[in-house]
Amino acid sequence: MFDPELLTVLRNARHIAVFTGAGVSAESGIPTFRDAQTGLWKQFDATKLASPSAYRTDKALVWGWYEWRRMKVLKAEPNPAHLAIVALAEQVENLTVITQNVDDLHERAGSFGVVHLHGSLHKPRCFACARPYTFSSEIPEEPEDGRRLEPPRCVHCDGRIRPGVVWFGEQLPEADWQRAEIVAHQCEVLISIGTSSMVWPAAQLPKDAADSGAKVIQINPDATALDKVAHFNLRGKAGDILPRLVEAIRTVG
Ligand code: BV8
Ligand code: ZN
Repeated sequence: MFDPELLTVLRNARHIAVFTGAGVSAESGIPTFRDAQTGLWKQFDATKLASPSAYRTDKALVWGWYEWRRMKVLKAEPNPAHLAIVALAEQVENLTVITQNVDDLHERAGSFGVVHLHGSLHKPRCFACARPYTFSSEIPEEPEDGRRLEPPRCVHCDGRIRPGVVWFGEQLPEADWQRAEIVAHQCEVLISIGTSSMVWPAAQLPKDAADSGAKVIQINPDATALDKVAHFNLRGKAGDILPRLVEAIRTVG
């Protein structure tokens, strides 16, 4: 089922970069960014809500959205795609997961050293003094009217708490971005999984890898802007393709 050249490239790689987007969590039941927002969130555009101005305009709406998403993640489980990435890491000398996602499903599947380019739902901080905030109870309360929920206050300065994610218009965390750039230049293979390749500067990474001589493999049911950069385009769901790909690499041809 897989191109023998693809299997050879993966078997010979010493350092594999795995670059993931919302699609890798789709089969865990987490709605992707481009999927129409579901239910109460239907009338909102995610890229508008994920911004400092939206939080300043209506912090209860934005906090309610993030708590709804955090609740979904807490109730979700890693899927076969997350688990196949852990299995792949056991077969190569060096594997780095670089994710745009703000969930912790890679970590809960067993990946470690995950580079989070866009932060995490699980690391809220104060909007005023930036000190970290610790959630009181694991499962958040249900947002009022299913939507709006006043964010808690900072114990240090009484400021309002914000999600620990990178919003549109905000800089990516310096250390994570630098790490990602180094990995993109050092890896022999970069596997891009479940991303529409439309958010910058993250979307630059597969191109940087290709420009540094790496082979780029894309796993996505749909065509994306990366199609013309990738050396191998595997059309389909990550949860279907990845376990079979990792198995095919293991069974020496
Ligand atoms: C910044 C956290 C410097 C929040 C997110 C050029 C250079 C620099 C910046 C820009 C630029 N051009 C434009 C910009 C501005 C902006 C940007 O990129 N805008 C876009 C809309 C054009 N970038 C920024 O603002 C970045 N900051 O550049 O700082 C700066 C500072 C000031 C002023 C100027 C510049 C910050 C971007 C980070 C935004 N935060 N997330 C949150 O989550 O709420 S991004 C958000 O989109 C998520 O992290 C998500 O991961 C990410 C990308 O989306 P995808 O992961 O690709 O998900 P998507 O739904 O799009 O696609 C899912 C894919 O999965 C699909 O292809 C689908 O087919 C596939 N799929 C579905 N099911 C499956 C599947 N695949 C496999 N298996 C399946 N089962
Ligand atoms: Zn504070």
